[in-house]
Amino acid sequence: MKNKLLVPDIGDFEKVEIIEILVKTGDNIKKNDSVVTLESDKSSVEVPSIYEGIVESVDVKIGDKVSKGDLLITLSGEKKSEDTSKKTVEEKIPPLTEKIIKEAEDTLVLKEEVKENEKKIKRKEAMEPSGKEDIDPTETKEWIESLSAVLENDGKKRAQFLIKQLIEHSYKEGSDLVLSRNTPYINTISPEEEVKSPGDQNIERKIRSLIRWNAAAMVVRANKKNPELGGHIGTFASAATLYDVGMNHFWRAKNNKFGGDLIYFQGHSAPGMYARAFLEGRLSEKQLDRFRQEVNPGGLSSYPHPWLMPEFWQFPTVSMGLGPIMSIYQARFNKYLINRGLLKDEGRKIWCFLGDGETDEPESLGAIGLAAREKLDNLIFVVNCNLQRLDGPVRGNGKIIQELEGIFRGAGWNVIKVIWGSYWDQLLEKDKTGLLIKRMGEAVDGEYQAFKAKGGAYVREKFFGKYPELLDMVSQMTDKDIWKLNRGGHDPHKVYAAYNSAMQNKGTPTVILAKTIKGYGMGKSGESMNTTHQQKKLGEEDLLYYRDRFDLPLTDEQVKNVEYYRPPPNSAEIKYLKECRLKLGGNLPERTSFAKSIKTPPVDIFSAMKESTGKKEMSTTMILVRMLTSLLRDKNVAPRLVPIIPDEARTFGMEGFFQKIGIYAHEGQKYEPVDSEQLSSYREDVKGQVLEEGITEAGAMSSWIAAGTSYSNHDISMIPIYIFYSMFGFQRTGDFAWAAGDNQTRGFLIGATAGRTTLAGEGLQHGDGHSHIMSSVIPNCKSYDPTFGYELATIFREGLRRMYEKQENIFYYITTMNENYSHPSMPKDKNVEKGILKGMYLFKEFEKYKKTKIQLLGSGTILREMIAAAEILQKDYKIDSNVWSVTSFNELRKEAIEVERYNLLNPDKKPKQNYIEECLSTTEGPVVSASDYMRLNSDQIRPFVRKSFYSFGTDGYGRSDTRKNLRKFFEVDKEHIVTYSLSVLAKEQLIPSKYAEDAIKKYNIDPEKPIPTKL
Ligand SMILES: Cc1ncc(C[n+]2csc(CCOP(=O)(O)OP(=O)(O)O)c2C)c(N)n1
Ligand SMILES: [Mg+2]
Repeated sequence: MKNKLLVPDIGDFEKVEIIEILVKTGDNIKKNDSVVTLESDKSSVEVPSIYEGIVESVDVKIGDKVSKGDLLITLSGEKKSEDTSKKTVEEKIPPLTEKIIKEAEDTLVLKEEVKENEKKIKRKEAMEPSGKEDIDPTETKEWIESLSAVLENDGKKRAQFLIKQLIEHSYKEGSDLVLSRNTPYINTISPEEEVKSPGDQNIERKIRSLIRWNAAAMVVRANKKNPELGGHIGTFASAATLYDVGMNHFWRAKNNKFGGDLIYFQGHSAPGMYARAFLEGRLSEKQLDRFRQEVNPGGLSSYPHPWLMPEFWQFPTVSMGLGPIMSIYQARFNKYLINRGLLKDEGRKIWCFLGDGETDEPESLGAIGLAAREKLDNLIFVVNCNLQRLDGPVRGNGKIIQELEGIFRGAGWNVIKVIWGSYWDQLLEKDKTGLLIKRMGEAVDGEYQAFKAKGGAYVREKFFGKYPELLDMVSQMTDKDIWKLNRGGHDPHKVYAAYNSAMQNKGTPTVILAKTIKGYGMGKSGESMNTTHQQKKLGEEDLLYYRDRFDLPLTDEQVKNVEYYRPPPNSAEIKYLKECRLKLGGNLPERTSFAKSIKTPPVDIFSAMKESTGKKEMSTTMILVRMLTSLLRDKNVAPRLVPIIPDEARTFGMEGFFQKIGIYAHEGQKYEPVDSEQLSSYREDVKGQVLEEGITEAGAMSSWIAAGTSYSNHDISMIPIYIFYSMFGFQRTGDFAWAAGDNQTRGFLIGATAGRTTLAGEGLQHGDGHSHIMSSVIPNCKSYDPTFGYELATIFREGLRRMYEKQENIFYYITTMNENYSHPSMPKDKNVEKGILKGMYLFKEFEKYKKTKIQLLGSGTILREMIAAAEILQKDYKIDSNVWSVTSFNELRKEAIEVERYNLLNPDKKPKQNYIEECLSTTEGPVVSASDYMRLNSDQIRPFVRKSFYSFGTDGYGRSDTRKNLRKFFEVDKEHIVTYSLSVLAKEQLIPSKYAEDAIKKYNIDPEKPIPTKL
């Protein structure tokens, strides 16, 4: 039995080239084994076999052009499995179908119930309310009584179900009542439902007080030493209980038995984490005294910065908004690793703490929809709602908790409000008419802030005083008692119950909205004041108040000296604290990595990229895709690759990956894709490898960071390759790139369709002429602008070697382009590889006339203009040149400043030569340098080129036109390079100026045209 494998449906393409044959006669192949690689002018894709058997003949050769239906190979053996594409869909469907059928059945049951209910509900003639809200109180009472009976007999779930049915029914009947996303302004968990903490509350309170004290003392002491050091007391003061309950009872550390929960601490609460670490004995008094003094080793960073404290902090969070979105994608990435079988599902959780003011950042809430859609029940947000931000109230005229409740609930989150502390329970119990709840709902946050700043009598008058019934309710209470009525976020019982409930929640992420007081305990100068955030000093009076408020065992003298306090190791407090952490597996925060290194793929994987493409014209983006396809055949690297794309796979010719490695989708694929017959069909899979993010660069960056730090968070190195439109990279998400550097992310950022003139047509918002300047600001980011395939391959392989074999904390930014041209093979000279990595190498020497010479430095596609200009200079003007390919001005500069610094600091030693000098010092003539980026790109090396140096580039706003016109406009085309070179040589008095004058005329260059920055 013979089987003939034909070219499948490859979409709109005809006559595509065979660039690789992956089988040979006699091979025994399985279904889905790749047989050949096809390459159109935009993308390359492997063709899988739909048969299994022995290859009898390979009926094509490399270079053949094939179309749908052409014969590829002939096999002997098993017959074709019937309609594979359909079968796979069917094979996958049963569990899903089952689910769908179940859902359909459930709806049928619901419909039946609705009918039943319809029968039961006596229709009442529609009546217009006559000004009064309740037109029939007796009827209302009956309904409420019925509901109470359901609650009593069948429980909360049944009652909720019935209410939902009623609302849906009334909606169907024409009512436009919209189900409110808000619940009353009370705690979500009722006192009866609260799960009690097993902890010793007395001792926990003492510990908390000590942490509070030491955190404040650390900031106050630093500022006594030098007021310019700054620091925050108010944020942690409001969040101490929220952190303590987590630390004592919930957050499990990483150890050899468990992967550990991941906690994103709110940036400004860092002092609290140091204070706890001090009690645990992890930090010394000396270290606390080095808060914000990090220039000498051993200081404590102002905020969570893994770069500065690599064994302590795990996540950089202080640039507000980044922590929340990064935590969402972290939670998603955990599920991705689990679904791909790379990580055990241990029920680990990701906790993210954020400020209520921080929720104003678009990034904070921008991805909460994804968290619900992806059913991230491993994610818990805790929003510390102290009602204040830096300048004043977050929502003075409204209620931030209610607002956030609506937003999160609307997005599909489980919302737990922790508004009132236990002292309110009795009052709420007494509130049979609901008046207290009404009053709670009426008061706005501006008032709540003042209530805490102004004391018990004020609360009696302004809060309870609004209704005589409420005044009566508190008549037996003193002002002090009223003052003691606490907020939920300061009540360890309420916080424990909320955390416990969040831990049990399945199917959705949870947000805990905890109401607290900014600067809790800071006294008259700091509690609940608009200036609280900036408070970094506490006067003696305030410190004494602080001591008394939290019953700290300190003498007046100790308070005056702002002494730290740590009870002895065998004290009950320290023993308790340590035992809690021991039970939870170890310390937090703590950053470690036990990831194994990944062997760099063999050189031959890249050899195809080092060959000339001959006449075939290709873009570097296509070469990159080819390279990734080859890497997917390396058993060490393949499973670790995480291609990340925000909806541009087709732009970059990467759609071939959809079939080959699949798009990650936690629910698999519930539908047969419209293009299922095609080779590059949109295939979603629970084990999919590609992260197709949709249109969110911020999300894609967060995924890239999660994957690129997996070596520490999960002890497994992953290789994220995030490919984006280069203009929507650093310009759009620069702060994430900065945080990525801080977080020691390892991975590749690929700025595709790069270059101000190379991306023709798209225009001002698309034409990137500055991303290399932006990437240059990140110290551990290596950026490259390669021109040819072999340069790209060399850089990429070195990236893999340094980041994954050597485990260096660097990441790569590489620009690739969409301009097609032919690529030469890699020069044999050994120095070329070194030069590519260092930033420049001699690409070609034009040496015929030996009279006048010029050094031409070109980068990216503009190198090709340089080569063309060199040819013209030689042919038309008898001028020799050296053409240098500059793969990275950034790398050249970094090395040069290091050498310069060394020379200046070692005046007695023989000066070292920097690499630029090494290349250029023995060459003749001035230097002309250009890239497809602004002049600043070349100018980076200007001080280190000890020769006349002229730089050209694409300064100014981009615009749409053809490449040729754009290069002429920005004066980086070969004609301008020739003209400028002639002018430079004249200026250097090496040739007469008439050549330049002639060239200006010959090439129709208008010297009066304004510089593009003004156009
Ligand atoms: C992106 C960003 N913008 C501004 C700041 C400066 N900043 C630091 S804290 C703060 C106020 C924080 O208020 P909130 O989020 O409510 O936190 P709280 O301290 O009240 O808990 C501001 C504006 C920052 N750190 N990051
Ligand atoms: Mg706040």
